Amino acid sequence: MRHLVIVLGDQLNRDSLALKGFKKDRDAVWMAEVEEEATYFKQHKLRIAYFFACMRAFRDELEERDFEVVYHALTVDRAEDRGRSFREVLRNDVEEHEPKRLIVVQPGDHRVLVALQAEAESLGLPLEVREDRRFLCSTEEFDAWADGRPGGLLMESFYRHMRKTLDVLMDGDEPAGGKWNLDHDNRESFSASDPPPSGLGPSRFEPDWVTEEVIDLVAGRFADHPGRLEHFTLPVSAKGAKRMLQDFIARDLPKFGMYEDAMWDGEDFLYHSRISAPLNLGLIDPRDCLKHAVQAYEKGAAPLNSVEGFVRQILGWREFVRGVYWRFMPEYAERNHLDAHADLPAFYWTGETDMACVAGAMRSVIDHGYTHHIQRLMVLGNLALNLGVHPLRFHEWHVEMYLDSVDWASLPNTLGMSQYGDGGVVGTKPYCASGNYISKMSNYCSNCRYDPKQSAGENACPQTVFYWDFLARHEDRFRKNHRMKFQIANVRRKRDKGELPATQCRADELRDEWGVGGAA
Ligand code: DLZ
Ligand code: SF4
Repeated sequence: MRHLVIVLGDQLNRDSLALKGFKKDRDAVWMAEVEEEATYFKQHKLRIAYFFACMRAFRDELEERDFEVVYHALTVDRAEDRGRSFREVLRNDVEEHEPKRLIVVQPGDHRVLVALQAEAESLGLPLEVREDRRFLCSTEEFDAWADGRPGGLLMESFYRHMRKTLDVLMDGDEPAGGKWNLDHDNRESFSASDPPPSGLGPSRFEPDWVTEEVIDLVAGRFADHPGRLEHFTLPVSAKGAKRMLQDFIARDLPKFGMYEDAMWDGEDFLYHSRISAPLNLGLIDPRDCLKHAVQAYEKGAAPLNSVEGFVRQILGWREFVRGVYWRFMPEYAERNHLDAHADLPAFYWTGETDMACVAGAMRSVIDHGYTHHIQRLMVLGNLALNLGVHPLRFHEWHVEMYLDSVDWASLPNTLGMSQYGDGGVVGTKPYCASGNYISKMSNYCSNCRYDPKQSAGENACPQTVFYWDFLARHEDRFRKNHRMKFQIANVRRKRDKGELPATQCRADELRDEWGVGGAA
């Protein structure tokens, strides 16, 4: 009985359960580059190129290992497509190859799972959905953990549970070093007298000829998409990705922790690993990330604050958001707790703005399809939150523009954590800050025409203006949240001093100027 094993663009791990039991004399792997995946949100050119280049490298590797691969490569000419979507291309291939069963690992996108299930049903074929072994906590294990917590899901409790269960960075029953969380040590910033050394950043990889072909294809076929293709420096194979991880552990992990939240104009990576894209496509196994980081700590090659911060991202945050995604989808995507309805300003695609922090972060997005987490959360996310952008719009933009943003990862991080659209499932309070935070953590403000301390008038910093406007709009709602106590007390003081009307007037002017429509 012939099986067709579907391998999606973000499922490129060699040890995938999709390939378990594969009979080389009978079965075939099915992979397809399709128009719909690149355009259902109009995706960054580099994102499309990265997915296609990694998919082609994986195809070549499978073929070298004697797997039969039915692979659909797009060309510049749309008339040559065998279909627009997974469903259309799959339908044609089922007619041709006559499989008796379809197999897939649980897709990272609910939309894709539903589409494949619907197509299998209309073809009258069984679809076997297998577990994704790239996650250390299965969806069933997550649900069992979450069911025992009717009061709410705290990432920190989940993280401790995972550390204990998998015995990572543990000293018997206690956390290594005595503390679960060393975030307090991870808030250093750079300054003009102590800037980051130049030349920081992860290892870079030259595109091979297969990648060059993909770059030409994307440049020709998706010419009107956002982003640039000039900086293709990521590894496309597991071998390269492993080297990238090891270089990070040896070179950047020691200082990763202390400068985790710092930003510096023109330095897009600092001590960050940038492994999120190859990790989310399956080129790196999270177990390797944990193993190498913990070994570095045990050898004394990296301090605990760095290693713990990294472990928390991989074992805590990544697993947690994936569990939340599958627990609450599809209803989760429709949440809009703050009733926010504004659009994103055009500069979220072009980077053309006088706001130095936004322009700096957007240049990195346009060049690399990447910014590190503080630029996402506290510069681009913060402005969108305070402006009252629809949380699903923000997620869509994030999927369009970031290489690492597969649906399971993006939705809880953007709609939930960044935009507080889920009303506190992922975060316990909205991540909102004024320009003062950006001023403390970066040098952006010294190169900006705005003043982070001013909240009214032409020179007022828009991050600050919208921060106060946001708090004023939601004062009643946030009064009940004890973690917002100080911020609510501050906005009240500002109201009492009569300072709010000028700020709100400036917020309205900026909203009009940016053409984003109404906020909540
Ligand atoms: C992001 C992306 C793009 C641009 N193109 C493809 C594609 O042509 N074929 C494919 O299998 N996957 C692609 N992806 C990833 C998907 O949009 C989606 O994230 C995954 O299928 C979810 O498992
Ligand atoms: Fe950003 Fe405001 Fe600082 Fe300008 S002044 S860089 S807009 S935070």
